[in-house]
Amino acid sequence: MRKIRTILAVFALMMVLAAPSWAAMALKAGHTLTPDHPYHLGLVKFGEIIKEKTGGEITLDAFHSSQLGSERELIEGMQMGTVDMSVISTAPLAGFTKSFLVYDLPFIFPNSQAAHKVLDGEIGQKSLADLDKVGIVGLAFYENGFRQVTNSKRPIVKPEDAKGLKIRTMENKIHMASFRAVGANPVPMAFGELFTALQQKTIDAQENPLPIIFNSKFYEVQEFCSMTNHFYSPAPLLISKAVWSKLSPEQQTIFKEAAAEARTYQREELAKQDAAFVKQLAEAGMKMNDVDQPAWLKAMEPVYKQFESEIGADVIKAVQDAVK
Ligand code: EAX
Repeated sequence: MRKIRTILAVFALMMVLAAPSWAAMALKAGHTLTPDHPYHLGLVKFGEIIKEKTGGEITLDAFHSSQLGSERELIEGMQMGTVDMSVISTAPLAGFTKSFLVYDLPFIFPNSQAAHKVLDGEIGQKSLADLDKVGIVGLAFYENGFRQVTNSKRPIVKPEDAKGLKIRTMENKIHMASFRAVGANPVPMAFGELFTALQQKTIDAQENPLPIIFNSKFYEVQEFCSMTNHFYSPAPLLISKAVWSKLSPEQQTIFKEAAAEARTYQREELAKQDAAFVKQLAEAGMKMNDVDQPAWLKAMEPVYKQFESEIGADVIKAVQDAVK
């Protein structure tokens, strides 16, 4: 009897040790922005929720300021399974899955609410699902926001005021074509190199939402901020398919629920910062100005025709109809 009990105990121990590894997981998430930006706040919130809902079995550490790599490197890292999670703008992501191209057309979203409707709806969810083909799982759309042009030369009101400016863009052909359309000279560059390039004046200008302009202290190296609202940047919360496939079905459900809850929080934090920073940037010495938006829209419109066949006229029309 004692021998049988010992054998059973050893067997039970082996079972526990051999139990699938979905027990405890310490995940790492990377992004390019500062720890006070809503990207980081949204990741920390997501981490808190999954830790609580998995009884501490799964934790998430968020690494800011490109510690785990540039946005392109984070995407490639998730494909290889060397990076667990990330929040990334759709602009570089469109280089991997073209169903994200449409979101970076100039002025395609009139406001955040219209963008949320499209991104949380059928069109947006299909784009997230398309990531599966490139080894990534899209959980939800966080937000980077409406992008504004800053520069060190002059106030920009009309599109022609941007003529000849060397402007840093993200690695996105629609962004580059849009600035060529107003006579500027686009320079694609990883975010982590941007502040130094502005400081050393190898470039004159850049474009980003106010929360980035403020949190990344661009007011120290740029004098003028023109409220162009030319692109809206969605920023999906992503997980490597290699990590996702290790999660149990229950844990995958927890991740999806946590992503939806953290998304709402992240967007609220971004809206708060976006509203507050117009004043705070002016107080920090930046010269803020409104622009002739219809003139900008008209000047960048040819980009729609230029990319219509690649994006699909039906896809562009579907988004335009959905935001009406
Ligand atoms: O996604 O590169 C950029 O300008 C982005 O706004 C930033 O990396 C966050």
